[in-house]
Amino acid sequence: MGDSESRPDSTLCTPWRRVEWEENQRYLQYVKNYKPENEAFTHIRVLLYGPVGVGKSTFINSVSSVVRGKMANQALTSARTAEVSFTRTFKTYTIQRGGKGDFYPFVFNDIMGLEKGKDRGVHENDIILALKGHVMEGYKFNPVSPLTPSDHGYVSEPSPDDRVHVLVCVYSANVGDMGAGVLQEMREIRKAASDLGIPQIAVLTKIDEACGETEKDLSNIFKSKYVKEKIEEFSRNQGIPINCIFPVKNYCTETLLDDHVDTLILSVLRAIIDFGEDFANTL
Ligand SMILES: Nc1nc2c(ncn2[C@@H]2O[C@H](COP(=O)(O)OP(=O)(O)OP(=O)(O)O)[C@@H](O)[C@H]2O)c(=O)[nH]1
Ligand SMILES: [Mg+2]
Repeated sequence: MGDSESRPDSTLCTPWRRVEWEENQRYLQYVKNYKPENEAFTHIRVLLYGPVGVGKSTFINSVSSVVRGKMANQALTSARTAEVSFTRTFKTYTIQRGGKGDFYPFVFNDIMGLEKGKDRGVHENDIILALKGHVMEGYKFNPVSPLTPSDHGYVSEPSPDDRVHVLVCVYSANVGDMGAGVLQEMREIRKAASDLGIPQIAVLTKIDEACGETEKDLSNIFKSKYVKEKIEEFSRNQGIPINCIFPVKNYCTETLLDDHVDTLILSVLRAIIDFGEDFANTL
């Protein structure tokens, strides 16, 4: 995998999605007020998966920055896009809300990326175990040997909080060809989540790098022909509905928060909370 060499088409078209750029405060309040209705849960668990280096860890940092109103750098990210995944441990990221011990009721797991070539990325079976809550906190994924019930890292009786409530597939707008193998693996993981009834969302990152007009002005995002096509193509390939695919620009080079970046991140976060809440209420 690698970033595409020639920049894609930056042509703008008529807006293809409506977005409420001025509603950040309302959205933020919604997130801040959220509490799972089902008392068996303390949080919604969100599992992020997708190819190496697409911005999974950076997305968690971006969510944290938006809800806390200040730049966060909690989930370690790699400074350059590596072929070999940087995130290897199954770690839960929580976001602090108030004082010590007060966290938002949504948590993220950012698992080792899918990689080209066999025996390199996280094993598909391990992702399925994670969906069901069987992977212990701190478990270090081993690409050549998936987790088994006799291993120390295996949780035999997961609690409702251990289970995954929303699966988020992350992919990058700045990658030409994802590779048939990676796409196939992603479809299989999605299928496994569907079989468990777990709702799914996709996040398209790096829209700034992929479209010049969007890079200049993020509010052009929903007029970008290229981004629209990237979403339609992925929807066809993976079977994820178009309205469940959200383009974002992550916080990576900024030192200050930006309203447009916040709007896009809050749109995904709101969908994550709504989908997760609905699913948790069925359990
Ligand atoms: N321009 C731009 N860069 C981004 C964006 N999101 C992530 N990046 C950069 O992409 C690189 C990889 O990001 P990570 O968050 O480490 O990617 P990852 O998916 O967690 O990677 P693995 O853990 O290795 O699988 C970093 O240098 C980020 O700064 C984005 O929306 N726009
Ligand atoms: Mg990562």
